[in-house]
Amino acid sequence: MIPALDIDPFCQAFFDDPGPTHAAMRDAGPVVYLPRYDIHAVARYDDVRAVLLDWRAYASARGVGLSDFAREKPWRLPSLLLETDPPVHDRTRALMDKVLSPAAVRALRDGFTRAAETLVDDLLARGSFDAIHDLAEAYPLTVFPDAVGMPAENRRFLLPYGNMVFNSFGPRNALFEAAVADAEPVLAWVQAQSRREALSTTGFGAAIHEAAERDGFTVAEAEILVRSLLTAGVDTTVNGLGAAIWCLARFPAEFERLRAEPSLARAAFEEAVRLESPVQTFFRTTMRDVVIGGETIPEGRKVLMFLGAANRDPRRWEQPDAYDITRRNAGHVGFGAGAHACVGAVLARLEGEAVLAALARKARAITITGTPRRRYNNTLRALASLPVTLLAA
Ligand code: HEM
Ligand code: OVM
Repeated sequence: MIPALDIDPFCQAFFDDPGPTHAAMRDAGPVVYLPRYDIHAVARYDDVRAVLLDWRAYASARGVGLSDFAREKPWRLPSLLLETDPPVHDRTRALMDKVLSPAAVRALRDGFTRAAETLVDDLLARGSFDAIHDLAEAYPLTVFPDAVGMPAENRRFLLPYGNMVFNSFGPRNALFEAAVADAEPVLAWVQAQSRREALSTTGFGAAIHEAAERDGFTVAEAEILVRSLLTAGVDTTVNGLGAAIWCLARFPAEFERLRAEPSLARAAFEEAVRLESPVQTFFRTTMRDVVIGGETIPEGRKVLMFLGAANRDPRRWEQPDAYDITRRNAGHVGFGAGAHACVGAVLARLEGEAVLAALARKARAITITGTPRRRYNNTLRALASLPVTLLAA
């Protein structure tokens, strides 16, 4: 018997405090059934990881949201990375791995570091500000579109677009409808930014178009690949940085350790991604009968992977709820794992490292001065507002 749980992982009460429900799902068994959405779900580390790694049994090409592309027409042209399986995925992924190679990202290092230092200097001069709007959003919205080769205007349009796409992986609830209404005015803009003519000749966008032409992809396919960057490249790092600042403010002893050793900045960012898991969930679709913990799930079923629950599974992590910047957190699934493991992780980590190193070197304390407000999203764990005061070192 697969335990059935009467929970809604796409409602505000859950988003406000997912911990107890995550624990209930993990404790109920290796796999649970959620009748509300007629889906199965895994929340234990070992099972989430096993599903992530088994792309033959657990497909992405039928959508990584609640909607099964074999039954419902996708609401936008499917991603050629996220929403494909091998062998189709191999070609696009190889292209993207080349474009976002460690060497290509390394070339951005000095610029990203300087941008972080300038921003933190400005914020120190102000003293009090909103760590989400003024730091976690402001930083990626400068460095990322620069790296892609986008023009300076309208970059904030990327936020409602990403917010909509990450909401679209959940049910068609009020959150999704509101996000669609919010993003509707920027849809044409995002599509236009994916075109070769809109992108400077030096950024990741142009590199995708060049590589795509060389590798025999159509122009339309190249544009969908650029769209992946514009979709997945901003809201994710905004919430990764937001999570990291929120952690450092709530765990001042860890901020002290970081200040004493700024070279821990990269590790401090990684641990925030484990603990807060900015991307909380993705689905797969079973391609045949699968067995999880001795229980059989038939073909054609949606399986929801709770990355955030896996990253706090006490079966895997000691003191799972503690933010510990020197914890050995390799193997966390905040960036996924296996064939679809985040292709932008090197870039995300560079952003995280640059911002946290600047804070470590320049600030003495990060104090929360108002009530943090959540931004509700069907997939992202996000803050809308985090009022803070930053004291200079
Ligand atoms: C894939 C998380 C930053 C682009 C993924 C996946 C996760 C994830 C969990 C796996 C999806 C799956 O298994 O179905 C994150 C987090 C980030 C981040 C937490 C920041 C802290 C970025 C950035 C970019 C990006 C900066 C773009 C430069 C992508 C793309 C995929 C992906 C295109 C699909 C890869 C594929 O299917 O082969 N990300 N990501 N991500 N990510 Fe990220
Ligand atoms: C894409 C895409 C969209 C949303 C998320 C993502 C986390 C990728 O269009 O490829 O990865």
